[in-house]
Amino acid sequence: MTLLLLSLLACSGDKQGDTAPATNTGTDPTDDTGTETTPPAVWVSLSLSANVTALTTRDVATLTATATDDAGATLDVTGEVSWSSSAPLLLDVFTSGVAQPIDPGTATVTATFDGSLTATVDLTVTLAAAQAGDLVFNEVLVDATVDGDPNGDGTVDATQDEYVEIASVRATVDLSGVTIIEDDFPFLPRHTFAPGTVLHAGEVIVVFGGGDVSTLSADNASFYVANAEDAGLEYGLSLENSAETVLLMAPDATTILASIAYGTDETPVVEDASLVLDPEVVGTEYTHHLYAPDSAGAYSPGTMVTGTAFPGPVGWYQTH
Ligand SMILES: [Ca+2]
Ligand SMILES: [Ca+2]
Ligand SMILES: [Ca+2]
Ligand SMILES: [Ca+2]
Repeated sequence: MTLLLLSLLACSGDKQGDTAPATNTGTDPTDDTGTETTPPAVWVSLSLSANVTALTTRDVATLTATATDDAGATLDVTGEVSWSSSAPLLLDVFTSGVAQPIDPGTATVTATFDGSLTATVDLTVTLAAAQAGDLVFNEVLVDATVDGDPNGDGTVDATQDEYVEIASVRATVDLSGVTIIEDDFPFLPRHTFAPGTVLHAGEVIVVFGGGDVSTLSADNASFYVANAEDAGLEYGLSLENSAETVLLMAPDATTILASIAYGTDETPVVEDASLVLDPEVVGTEYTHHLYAPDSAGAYSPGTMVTGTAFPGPVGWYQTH
């Protein structure tokens, strides 16, 4: 009886859903508002404006497209135009009305409306320094006594095969002079990123403790060996196996760009695997790599847990 009642309710709901749109189609002969009989507008021009025309790679520009008809009336048609960029790998419109920069330079955005009306705006992009919250440690392998050879150099080494995999959450940022440090020894960077190091959303940078990473390659990933300033001591990354706080520090030596504290109640250490954000990049909690959804193994330097490549900036902005 209960099932029958539920079925009746479901049918009733469906019927309402089916009939409701008919009153909104504008073809209802009883519609006496008059709005449906107005001849379609004849559009004569289109304009395009941006809230900013000079922006950094951390910013977006908000675009507004306005059409004018033959009577001089204007209408915001931002949601109805089609968009294109003169340099889609530098800047593009992934969400209507939002110009998303990827790299420094100048690009012309074109809006097209009503088939043939077009308008353009030029946007100039400069490279942004990383700020707090821009970056994450997506994956860390702090105890490299794992099966296999994470850095791929043929030598299994508990120091050299340690690594951190760093991702940008939302923007292209400059990593020049950014350091990887352990919280108790900020004066002794485990790695300092070279001038010109840039990380895009949808990409990762992997820094290993040592060894040779030249055999590693993956789309949208870069591989480095730590250049610890006490290289003579061969500390590499020297990530404590049991508990540690690792930081990404801005060149001002004050601003913490990203951090991971492991060996805590929230982030216990794991054996024979890395810790990885779940979900990757955008998550806030770490999980055992082997138990991450669709994991292909115990660790994944330079790829996602599934073993597939990171999407790159265009793929990232198409889905985020
Ligand atoms: Ca270690
Ligand atoms: Ca190795
Ligand atoms: Ca510490
Ligand atoms: Ca990975």
